[in-house]
Amino acid sequence: MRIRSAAGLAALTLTLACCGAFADSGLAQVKGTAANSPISGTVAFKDVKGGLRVTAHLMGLPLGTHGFHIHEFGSCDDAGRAAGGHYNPTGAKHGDVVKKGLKRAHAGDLGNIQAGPDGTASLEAVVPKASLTGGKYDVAGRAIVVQEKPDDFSQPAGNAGGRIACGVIVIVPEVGTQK
Ligand SMILES: [Cu+2]
Repeated sequence: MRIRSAAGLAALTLTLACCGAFADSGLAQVKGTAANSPISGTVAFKDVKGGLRVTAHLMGLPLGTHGFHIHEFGSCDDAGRAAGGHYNPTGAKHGDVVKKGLKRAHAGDLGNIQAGPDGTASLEAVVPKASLTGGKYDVAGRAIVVQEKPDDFSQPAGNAGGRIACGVIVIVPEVGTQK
């Protein structure tokens, strides 16, 4: 039994090791934090030249502007509070990382996402110098959070109210690149 368990563990380790090089795409399935929330959608993460591209497609949101941030921990428990604060590996103040960079914003500070009258919202942005895995500013295993109100870029975290939706960022192997 011990041997079988060890073999199983070794096989698992090999599987992870084998596909790490191809696992260059990340995905968060976003869901509303409230019971019966209509909010859903996806946020994709991809390493690109210069940083990490974030592509969001959400639906079921209340009309208007919503704070949109990568948070430190990969849990959406406790109505999203378990995700912790904005991901801030550089010890910077809150800001807009897309426009101002890592020295003048938290790495997770994507700013806002705009929902139209039909409740849909899309966003594409690049977080400078960030990566999905393996770098100093990696986001896999963290969480993306949508907030109730706009991020007004005030300190310490943009005054954006409650956490209305959340998703954990997981690695998905690239289809077609595995041999
Ligand atoms: Cu922040």
